[in-house]
Amino acid sequence: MKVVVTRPRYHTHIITPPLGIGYLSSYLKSKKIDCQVIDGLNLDLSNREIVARVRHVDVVGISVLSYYFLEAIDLAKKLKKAGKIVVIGGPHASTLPLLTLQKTGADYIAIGEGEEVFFKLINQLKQGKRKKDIKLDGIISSSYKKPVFAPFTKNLSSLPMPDWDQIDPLYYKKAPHGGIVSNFPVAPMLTTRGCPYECKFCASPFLWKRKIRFRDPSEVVREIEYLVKKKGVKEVQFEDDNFTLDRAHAEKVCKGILKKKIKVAWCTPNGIRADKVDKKLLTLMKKAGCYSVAFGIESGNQKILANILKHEKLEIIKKAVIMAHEVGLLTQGFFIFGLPGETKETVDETINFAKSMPLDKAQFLLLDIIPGSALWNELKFRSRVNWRINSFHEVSWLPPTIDKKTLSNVLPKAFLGFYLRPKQIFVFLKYFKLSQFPFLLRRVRDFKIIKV
Ligand code: B12
Ligand code: SF4
Repeated sequence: MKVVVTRPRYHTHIITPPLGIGYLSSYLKSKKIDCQVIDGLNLDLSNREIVARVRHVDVVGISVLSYYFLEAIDLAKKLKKAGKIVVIGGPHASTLPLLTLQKTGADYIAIGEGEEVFFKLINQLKQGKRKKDIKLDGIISSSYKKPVFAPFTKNLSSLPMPDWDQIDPLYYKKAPHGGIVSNFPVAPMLTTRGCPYECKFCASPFLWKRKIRFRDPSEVVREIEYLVKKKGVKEVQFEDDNFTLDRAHAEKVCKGILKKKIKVAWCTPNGIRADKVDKKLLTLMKKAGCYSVAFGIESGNQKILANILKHEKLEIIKKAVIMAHEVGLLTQGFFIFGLPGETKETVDETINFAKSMPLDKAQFLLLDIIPGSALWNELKFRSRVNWRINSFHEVSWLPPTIDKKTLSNVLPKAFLGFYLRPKQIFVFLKYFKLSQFPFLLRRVRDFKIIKV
């Protein structure tokens, strides 16, 4: 049985190797299933072109984030027309499985962690089982609509590393996470899955059930070594929900890199919690090749942090940014406008808070109510009226405490206020590579900083 895992092309300024797809492929291959990856986004393929490339294939798995649900619906429909068995998984499918089933017409929707359950499904299909006879936890279909999560893999280190041959960083566009990097090629990596916190805007608590699982640090180091030596990778981006959540884990990864003398730059562009670092750990991280850390700061107003259950104090955040700056790391902060309780005044507090710290970079976003987040349930969203809303760059929900005009104009105000300062321009010029220009232009347009 031949399998393809794919994602459709969609409008974005970030194009990085898709780890979820890479993990699915390597797991299936480890079970002797013929699996090919077609990354429609990186290969710049239309959905028709993807369909043309899977003529020889029995099963097509599509990975979906809510951000490109509409493109996935179109692809699934085209694949069904071409007679393929279509399976959809990923965060969007996991958070809205019944809606995904209904809108895409796919045969099966996978809920939760995919490796083991996808293999079980393929196995049953291989045995000739029909839809009505397939009853697996983590898989729904038109005949079996029990939306429960697939059991989580007990030992993350038992999973093979992603199929790096098929998502080879060397062949990825220069459109990295975070915009500026120390050097290409860049590989994303995960050393953990999940997060025990409960921030209301985030889908992680629902997707990973507030549990964190760790890979064996020596396996992580072995993968970094492989990427550097065999794939020529020059930078690793840890995409964990919280790379430093367990201090001992982060420390072991750093010490492993140092012990093996691996020359690689690395960073944490997905954000870490400011209350999960200290000077000793940051110094060790820097020594082990870390050049940049991003912090999920969210707001400069303590009450808003309480409203979203961030469980963090502004003083601690500031202290962490200062420490990271003092040890010589580039510092980045993520901020969200439009959270519950936002007012004209709190917007200014957030911008001023960002400017009051030694941050080299800041990313200002508008709140998006993500499927899977507590806010999605609280505000009783069932299905977004318009899936085309430009996630995090357009107002998708208006808090009653602020008017739409003020909120809509916040991003240019924050970005220009923050970046039109000499230090920020210097950082940008130091790291920016000319080959990234088209993606930078898209970034500036998407963030509505200026009209281009
Ligand atoms: C790296 C990352 C990115 C990267 C790359 C995304 C990608 N497609 O690979 C970038 C930076 C581009 C990104 C961007 C965004 N992201 Co993001 N991102 C992540 C992050 C941190 C890790 C993703 C990852 O590699 N996970 C690890 C792998 C193993 O998990 P996975 O991809 O989910 O795949 C597993 C299962 O879902 C399943 N599965 C997946 N696909 C399929 C397919 C089939 C057929 C089957 C059977 C199973 C299956 O099996 C896989 C293996 O277990 C996650 C958080 C997280 N911890 O997952 C957020 C996350 C996916 N992002 C999220 C969001 C909201 C965004 C943005 C909208 C945010 C923004 N600021 O604009 C953008 C939009 C996308 C864009 N512009 O491209 C949300 C998605 C919520 C949702 N309902 O869709 C998440 C879950 C964050 C969160 N906690 O809320 N992101
Ligand atoms: S925002 Fe970060 S700390 Fe909060 S729940 Fe999500 S991953 Fe965890």
